Amino acid sequence: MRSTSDSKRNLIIVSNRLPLSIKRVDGTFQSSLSSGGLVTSLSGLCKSTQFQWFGWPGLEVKDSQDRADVEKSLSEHHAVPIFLDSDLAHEHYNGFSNRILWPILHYQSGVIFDDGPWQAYRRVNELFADSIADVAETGTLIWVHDYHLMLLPELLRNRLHEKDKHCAIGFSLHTPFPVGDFWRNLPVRKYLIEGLLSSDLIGFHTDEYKQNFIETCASLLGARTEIPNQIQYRNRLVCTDKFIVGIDPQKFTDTLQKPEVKARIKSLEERYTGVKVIVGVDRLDHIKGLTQKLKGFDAFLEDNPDLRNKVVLIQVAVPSREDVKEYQELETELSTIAGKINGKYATPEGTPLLYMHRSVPFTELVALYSIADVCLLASTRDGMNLVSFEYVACQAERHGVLVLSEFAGAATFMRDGSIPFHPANTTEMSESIAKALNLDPAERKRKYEYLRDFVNKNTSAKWGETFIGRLSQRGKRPDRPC
Ligand code: GDG
Repeated sequence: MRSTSDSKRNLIIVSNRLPLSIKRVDGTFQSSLSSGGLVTSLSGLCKSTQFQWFGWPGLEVKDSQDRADVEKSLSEHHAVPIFLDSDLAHEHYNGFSNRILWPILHYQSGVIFDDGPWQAYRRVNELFADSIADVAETGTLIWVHDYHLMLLPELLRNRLHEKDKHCAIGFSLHTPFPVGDFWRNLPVRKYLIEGLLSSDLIGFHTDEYKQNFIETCASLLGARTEIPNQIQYRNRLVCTDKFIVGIDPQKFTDTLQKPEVKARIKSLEERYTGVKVIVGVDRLDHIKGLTQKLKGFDAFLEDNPDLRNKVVLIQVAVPSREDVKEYQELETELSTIAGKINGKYATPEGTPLLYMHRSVPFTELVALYSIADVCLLASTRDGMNLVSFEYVACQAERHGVLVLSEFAGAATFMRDGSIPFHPANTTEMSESIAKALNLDPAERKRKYEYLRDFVNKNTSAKWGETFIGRLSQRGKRPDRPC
């Protein structure tokens, strides 16, 4: 969150969690950068733009001296904590955001609405609005991120209005936005949409998500939407658009040049001599289609007996939302399936599946991407999926093949450079893996170059700068057509 240029711009980024993990070590608080899609996408922006990042620090801090210490530690990273007590944070984050809203945004059925978590969601959004309205000044650009804070634009706009402050508010959704009929499953959907419609600019990963949102605004609220990308509601004009989020590819190519990473790559290549490596890196989440992926890999081994012992799937399943029962159940299910696959196909020569239920250091991640002949991603729904970008950034030499679920937002842009498949179609997944492993070098090169150009063109820095540029324009001329 440090600046190199454009330090005059007054920008506030808001997300539920700060991108830093705070720990108390020997009586003092220390902060370190955490990982995840949002952190990855915004870290590229730090190179060019200064901003303050507001969010929950991830732990309860009651004592006022401790709060001051946390504030001081975070201020070194230009981060500002919004303190919440544990129960409220839990109900907001796990209770409503992750157990109710997240599944609906990703087309998962069977979600049971509960008023308690919804009230916590509202309360947390109010607390965020209070904190930010206090510090924002007229002219500040406020960029709110993700589904945990969908009420914030409206709450913030009201508070700013009371204080006679004028700020442009932008919102970026990192998940899909479902079609209106599915969105109806959420009884409080109207409040969330109205919350968002106090933004000046709303960004989505793909045109499909944007269009679903616009159509919901028209059908649910009677908003006027005849002009493309514009929503007229309650005498306000809201602009929407697709903004392609990306990564910082140079961070990956630089890391590949580090001597310790080169050494690690060499040792992994030796370890897997004569074996094709398939890599998967996913948060342990239902939307990442890990169950489907393991079943597809099982089918591939069944269908291709001659390739057993010649192919290994290295699957990193990063622990996620471990307080939520459904995620604990998913972990148990995955461990069971992984055990069965190895039980069925392992020989004294090796096991076909390396299932790692933990996070790995960044340098190890880069080494794994680099040695893999194939990257297999089976999301059942996924806003974008940045792992697909990262794999491409590490494949300049090998020209590995991306086998990508058609339900990842990234597939919208990467179709021609990847092998797309339907994650529920086990046969198709098995055939896609085989096709990827057998693709001739010329076709691999063509696909790789297509993806490389896309990843290099659509960096996270470009994403952030484009969004902020548009938001800044909206701030100057809020009534002007988009
Ligand atoms: C959300 C949306 C959207 C993963 N394991 C390790 C690790 N990671 C890093 C990856 C990547 C990031 O986490 C995951 O990003 P994704 O985009 O794949 O997925 P989500 O976390 O679900 O992100 C998603 C994104 O927001 C941005 O808008 O694309 O659709 O769901 O950067 O590298 N990093 C390290 N060790 C790991 O073990 N160091």
